[in-house]
Amino acid sequence: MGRDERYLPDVVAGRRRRRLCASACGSAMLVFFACTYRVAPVASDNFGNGRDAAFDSAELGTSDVSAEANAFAPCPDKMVRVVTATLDFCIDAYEVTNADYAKFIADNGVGGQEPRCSWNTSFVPFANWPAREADSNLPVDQIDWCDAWAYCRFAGKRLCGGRDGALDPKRRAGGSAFIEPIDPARSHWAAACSKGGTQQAPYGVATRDDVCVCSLAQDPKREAVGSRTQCVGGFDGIFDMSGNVWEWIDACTDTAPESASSDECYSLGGGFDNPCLPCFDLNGMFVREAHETNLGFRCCAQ
Ligand SMILES: [Ca+2]
Ligand SMILES: [Ca+2]
Repeated sequence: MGRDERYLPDVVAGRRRRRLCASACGSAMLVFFACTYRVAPVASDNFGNGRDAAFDSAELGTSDVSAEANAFAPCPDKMVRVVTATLDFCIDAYEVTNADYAKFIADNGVGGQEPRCSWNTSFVPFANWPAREADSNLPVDQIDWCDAWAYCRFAGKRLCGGRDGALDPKRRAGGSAFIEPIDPARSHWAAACSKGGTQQAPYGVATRDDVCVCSLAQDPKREAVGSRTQCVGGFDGIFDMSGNVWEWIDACTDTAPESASSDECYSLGGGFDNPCLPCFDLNGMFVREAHETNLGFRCCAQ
């Protein structure tokens, strides 16, 4: 119940998850090996802690954080202002919740779709929907990239992207653009998570296993957003940038419009059933139409 039968579940089920396995080679060069994962029980995902060599400790601390979150910034309610040397924007304090998303569904998805989402005929989550009352503050999951993009538009915001709009992953071309999704100078999400590139994890300079909704604990599951009060940062008031659910960002490969549903889009931060990931992790790549129990999003605004 709750699943939209108008959708094409067989198409989606056949190729839901694709990720990159990132492997660092040398101190300055990135070598990435593309791997394809079949959908497996979430607890058994074989995720390495894929911190990117481009952001090793020698490079941390080089970004100039010109200001901390500003309590008086004109950000909408439940958003935090992030100001760095290169970016100035607002980001949601929390992952979008079931309660938030229910308003979007109740309003029939008013706001419009991204042009490459014409194939997306429903904004209804693929499972776990309608959410139980008790789950109102869990992060919404089982939504595809287009649903996330449209929700942010509905909310008067946009899916977190880059300084000039969407980020350009150019993952097959290599070069500096390759790391845009996690480049704190360009990526809103990465800048917020890493405090402008000055730390590996939102809560500090190195990852920990004891502060966020992550790790491979038994019976892992989503938790109410913001419930882990130590899982905060890179700027004050932003919660769950690491763990709970992966977060779609506006960074997709750009293939032919007729196959836009198969574009691969990045998500960042890891989920409740993954090792606790740093801000600079590129393992979370899904096709645009993918939907997972550990995949959600938050919005940005400028
Ligand atoms: Ca959808
Ligand atoms: Ca998260």
